[in-house]
Amino acid sequence: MLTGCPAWPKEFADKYRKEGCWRGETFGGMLRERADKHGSRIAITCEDTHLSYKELDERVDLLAAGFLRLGIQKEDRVVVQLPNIIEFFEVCFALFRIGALPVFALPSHRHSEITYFCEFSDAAAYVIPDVHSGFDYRRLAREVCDKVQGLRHVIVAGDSEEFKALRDLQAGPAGYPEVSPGDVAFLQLSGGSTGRSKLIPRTHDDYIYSLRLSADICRLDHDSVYLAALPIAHNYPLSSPGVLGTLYAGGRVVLAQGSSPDETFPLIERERATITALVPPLALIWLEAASSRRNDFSSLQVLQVGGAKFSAEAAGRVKSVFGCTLQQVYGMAEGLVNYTRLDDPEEIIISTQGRPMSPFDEIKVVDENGCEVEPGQTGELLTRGPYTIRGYYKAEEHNAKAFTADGFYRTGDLVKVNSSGYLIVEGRSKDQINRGGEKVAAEEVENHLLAHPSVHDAAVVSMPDKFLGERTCAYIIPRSTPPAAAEIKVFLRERGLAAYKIPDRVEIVEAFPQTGVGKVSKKALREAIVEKMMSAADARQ
Ligand code: J2J
Repeated sequence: MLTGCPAWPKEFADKYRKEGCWRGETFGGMLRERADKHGSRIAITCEDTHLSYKELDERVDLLAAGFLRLGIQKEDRVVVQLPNIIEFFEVCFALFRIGALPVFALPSHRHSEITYFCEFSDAAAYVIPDVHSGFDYRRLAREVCDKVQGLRHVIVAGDSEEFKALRDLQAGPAGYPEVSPGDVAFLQLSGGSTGRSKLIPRTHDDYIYSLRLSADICRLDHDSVYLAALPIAHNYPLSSPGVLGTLYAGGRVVLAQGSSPDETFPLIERERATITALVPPLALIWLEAASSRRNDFSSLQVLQVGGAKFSAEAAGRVKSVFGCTLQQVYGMAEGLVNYTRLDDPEEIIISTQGRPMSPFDEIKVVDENGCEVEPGQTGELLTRGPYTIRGYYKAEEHNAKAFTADGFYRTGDLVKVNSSGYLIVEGRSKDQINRGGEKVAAEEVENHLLAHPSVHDAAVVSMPDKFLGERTCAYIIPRSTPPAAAEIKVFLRERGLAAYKIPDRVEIVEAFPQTGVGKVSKKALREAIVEKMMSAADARQ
């Protein structure tokens, strides 16, 4: 394993191999096999471009050779910040093939996040689009280059200006370094709870196992058409079963440029999509829009909703509106993924977040003292298994807290397990806000707020929201003159924080409520904001 990545203990690795979970596949090999088997079948559709498995495989070879010629080596990290475009696949598979590691940034990340990913992972290169959704990534790259000395290359899909153009990287046949199934294939991002996102090392073996199970549970085959409406660098649309699970099954990926009904409904109709994945707020928008439009959803077999809790009320409407099966997905980039199964009774599909996908997933629900709760009671979910990491990349101190001594990952989610083994997510013990599927680590935003000259102290908490589930509220104790909310938001934006992390609301207070031991009571702050929202609503009536 790459230095800084905790491996599975030998007895577990042996077991996962013996039980047939890890079958010794690599991503480079997987694509080659699909190309040999499915050759002329279309692997990816993006607008009017259709790329076959064979074409993808050939392009990946040319680019892999190009990366090698550029000096990118096995185990080098490359921050990849690409939207839903074909180049995402070319770049990732080319890096997989030479054993270099993509670090998956999201298109919404800005220089605060990207600078950190590049520095922390000691990245050799950074790959971007030219302009996407009206944002010029080359400008961002310039800011990042000013800060990160070690970054050797910026590679641009499209008009590269002073940087390297992706299209010019292709080179002739090359010998590749040996890539083993147990090698780390890439670094995925955690939602984060203490400060910045942690980097999650996923191996070829463990991730491909999760793809195989996911594709199987979702009954994907080469007739499946997966519509990617969410940003594909995120673990959910990447792998549950997502775009990679679809390619694993020999199906077709259709890349949507946005997730709105205007952009996606005609695509579902035109491309005859069979499955797609949404986060709850988007599912609400789709439900609303579908009832008043006349699109043809007859191809759609499965609509997945996950990333945040989906209300039973909305879940109950999916089948009648879209005429397809709802699948709830409760997963995490660290590993464990739970699905409701396609043939589960409606009651289970509507009111649970599914059950673990592998018989080798181990789960425990524990109280604050780490003791297992009675069956059916709520507690924190701990898990370990063949596709759940044993530790974050270069995070020894944090790993000691985030994992138990015997290797269980502490999810920070409060769940209960019903008598059939299905999980129901009840809340969270980690200091994170789940803004409709987008995760905001309170501490990361607090650290930025503390850099403001008028801020003495800051505490970021969630507030309930009908549409997103939760929004972010920043409580601030000012030094002297209280800053205006707008000023705080501009300040954070200028510090290069992704837009989804900018607090939705800013509250100025003189002091924070405290817990018995004198810590800031976030629970009391959450309650205070709810009370304030309720009295404001009362006053309006
Ligand atoms: C409640 N909370 C949920 C759900 C995730 C598949 C699906 C989602 C993710 C993901 C993923 C939830 N109900 N249905 O990686 O492969 C919250 C939990 C969890 C955290 C993980 C996948 N589905 N969550 O969302 O790493 O708090 O992965 O621990 O971004 O999202 O977030 P993330």
